[in-house]
Formats: sequence, C-alpha cells, structure tokens
Amino acid sequence: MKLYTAARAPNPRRVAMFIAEKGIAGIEQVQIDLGAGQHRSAEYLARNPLGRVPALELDDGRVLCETRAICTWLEGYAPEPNLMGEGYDERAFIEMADRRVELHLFLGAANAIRHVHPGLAALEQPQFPDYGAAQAEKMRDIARWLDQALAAQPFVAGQRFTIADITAFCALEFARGLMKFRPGQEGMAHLQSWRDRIAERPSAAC
Ligand SMILES: N[C@@H](CCC(=O)N[C@@H](CS)C(=O)NCC(=O)O)C(=O)O
Repeated sequence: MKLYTAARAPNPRRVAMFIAEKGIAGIEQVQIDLGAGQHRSAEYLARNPLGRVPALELDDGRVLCETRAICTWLEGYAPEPNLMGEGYDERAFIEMADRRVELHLFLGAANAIRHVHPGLAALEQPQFPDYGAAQAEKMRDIARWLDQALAAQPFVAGQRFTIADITAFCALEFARGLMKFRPGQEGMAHLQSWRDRIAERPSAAC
C-alpha cells in the first residue's frame, strides 16, 4: 500500500494520526509537494482526479480518497484499537461527533485560512477574505460549543478516544499554526485542556 500525503497538511495528518493510533506498519509514504503543484500533475490526477491528498493506493491498484473513507478502510484492515465504534449504535454516535467537528470546526478553520492567509493563495483562487473572516467566527462558535461539551465528557464523542478526537485535534492544530487560535486565551479552558491532553499522545507527533 502507498499513502500519498503532504507535510503539514491537516487532512493527511488525520490519516497519519489514525495509522499511528492503530500501530499499522508497512504503508509506504509518498510525499506530494502541494506548494510546487505536484497534486495537479497529470500523474497525480490519474490517481485522484480531484487533485487532493491524502490518497491510499491499495495493493490491487485501486485508489481510495477522502480522509474519512480511508479511515473506514483502515478500521476494517486493522480493527484494534477500535476508533470508529463497535456496533451500529456506537458507530452512529461517533460518526455524529466526527461529522460535526469535520464539517464545522475543521472546514471552518480550513476555509478561514484558505481565504485569508497569503500562503494559501496558490491553493485557493479566488480568495474571499470577508468570507474567510466570517468562517473564522463560525469556527469559534463551534469551538465554544465543543468547549462546553468537553466540560462534561473527557473526549469529543464521549467517554473514550475516537476518530472524532483526531479530526478535532488536527483542526485545532491547523488553526493554531495559521490562525494563531489558542482556545485557552479565548476563554475555552476545557477545549484547551483536552487539546493539551491529546497533544501528549505519541500519535500527535505525526
Ligand atoms: N475532502 C477531502 C479534502 C482533502 C483536501 O482538501 N486536502 C488538502 C490538503 S489538507 C489538499 O489536497 N489541498 C490541495 C488543494 O487545495 O489544491 C478529504 O477529506 O480528504
């Protein structure tokens, strides 16, 4: 198997963290240089016509894209430790938490950064800075909601570490670097202490 990935990019980081939590070895990593536009080369577009990373090339030659779909495949390939739920009831509640943080926290931060940060201009054209600023506020709204949720439970989906923690952590780390977003400095003490706890896991170093 080959994982097409990119250094410092938050979606590939989600997959890297998922693989590290599972302890899966032997997946070859192929670095795609987004700054150099390698994801738009004919060779890469033949693998993923949407020109995005990550992409997982399976041993039979098929290419699986979309971070959550890759994680679903890896969960079946290496079931332990379980990160996406045992049985339909737990799976659905973890999916709810994961989609909430992916669609609102992660994409809010991604849109804020892509539309405002000059370093992302090569990837996002045209940039709409007003839209980016509005997305940053919406991202903060969901961060405040998550802060309150984490006052009552230790992890994003409830009582145990799951894929939803990985998605939320990678969103916050992206926002930390490029939006200078520090939950603790904005009154979100529970979110900050959750972030600091997750940062201590070996997988967070990916
Ligand atoms: N929906 C995709 C999004 C993947 C994505 O947007 N990846 C970014 C890096 S984090 C990318 O490839 N960006 C290249 C570009 O915007 O041209 C997923 O979940 O994997």
